[in-house]
Amino acid sequence: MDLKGLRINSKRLRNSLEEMATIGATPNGGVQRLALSDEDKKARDLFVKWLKELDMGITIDDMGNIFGNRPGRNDSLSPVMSGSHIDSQPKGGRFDGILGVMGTLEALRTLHENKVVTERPIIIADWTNEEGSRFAPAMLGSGVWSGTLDRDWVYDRTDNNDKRFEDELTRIGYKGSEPSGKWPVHAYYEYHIEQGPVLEKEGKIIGAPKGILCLHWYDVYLEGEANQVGPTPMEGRHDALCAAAEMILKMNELPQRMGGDLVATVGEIQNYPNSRNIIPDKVHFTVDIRSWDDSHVLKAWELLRRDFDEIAGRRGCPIRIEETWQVRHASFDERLVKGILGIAKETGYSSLYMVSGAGHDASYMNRICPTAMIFVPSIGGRSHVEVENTRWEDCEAGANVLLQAILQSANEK
Ligand code: HGY
Ligand code: MN
Ligand code: MN
Repeated sequence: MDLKGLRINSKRLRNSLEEMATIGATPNGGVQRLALSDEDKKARDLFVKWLKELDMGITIDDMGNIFGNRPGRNDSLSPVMSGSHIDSQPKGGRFDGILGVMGTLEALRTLHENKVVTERPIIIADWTNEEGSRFAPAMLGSGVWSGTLDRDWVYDRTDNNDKRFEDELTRIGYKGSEPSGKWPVHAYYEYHIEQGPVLEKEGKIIGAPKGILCLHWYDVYLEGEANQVGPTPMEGRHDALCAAAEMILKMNELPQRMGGDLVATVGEIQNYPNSRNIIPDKVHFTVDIRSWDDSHVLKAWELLRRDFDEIAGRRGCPIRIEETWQVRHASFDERLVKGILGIAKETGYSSLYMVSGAGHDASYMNRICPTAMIFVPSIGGRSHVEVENTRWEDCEAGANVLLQAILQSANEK
């Protein structure tokens, strides 16, 4: 059989994506499938059911990572892996993460129905808690599997309702018995929407990122002094929310001050007691800073940290900072990235060598084995929103390139 001519079944891929999009569907066409939620469980159950239909061996490890194993001709060889994540952002999109899991599933369905036997085994992965929205930081499942994060530290992470990661994992029935830990991998591919405007602007279909920016997450806690808003003079207030507001504007000026590709965002804030006629006395907010250059981010943070200390001192609002998460930038395997660009050309899709501003489990996989990603355009460059969208023909194109990339690597001796 001419394996190079093999193509996925785009209708079946679309049906799987549309069925998954009904799980946690939100009113404006998005999904909410927060990690370890009931919706995450439902989608996991459906994914496991579909894996069983392909007679795949299934492993669920004690981080809830789900692996489907497709044997090869020579199972003593290390496997090719491909996957992404099923969890979503709150009011997130129908493609982020799930496209990579369904794209890999569709590739395996295509191999199965064509009775293709590859030299190497192939493993499909659903990584737990990639988003880091409910349980911070992100990529906890692949973080423990790759040996980067400590399991017990992750187990004790709590969400904003003080629910523990481990308890929620147990509650949804996905705390597997298999200890989460890496094994040798021949190559890892992750198929994902770009989540930015570049492919659409350049009019290209397939993106082949050279790698992923470094990501630094910080949590900032401010203490003020609560009081009645009416009788308390402005002079001498210790208003934690005004201190936070000044800090957030300082953060927003940072990329301008630092130059380069730096991006910095405050995405989450809690204000206490959050009553309109009480001066706020407690504020927590998050800081996300990214760049290709790790030292650039560290310099930026040092600058910002000094600004924060000055503002906290001047306003009499003591500050506490947690350096929650740092993932260094990931440079993908040149050979695999070139392979993807070559496959795009052979399969007749335009392509672009680029960089990923979004974090992915591929960052951690890149520490274990040769890794590369395949991007397809996000309409309007939008993601992490209910209007997140990608053309079906682009979903098909990306899945075809993924199929050929998996075949290429899985038939390497
Ligand atoms: O933060 C990110 O880029 C990813 O969505 N976890
Ligand atoms: Mn994602
Ligand atoms: Mn995401």
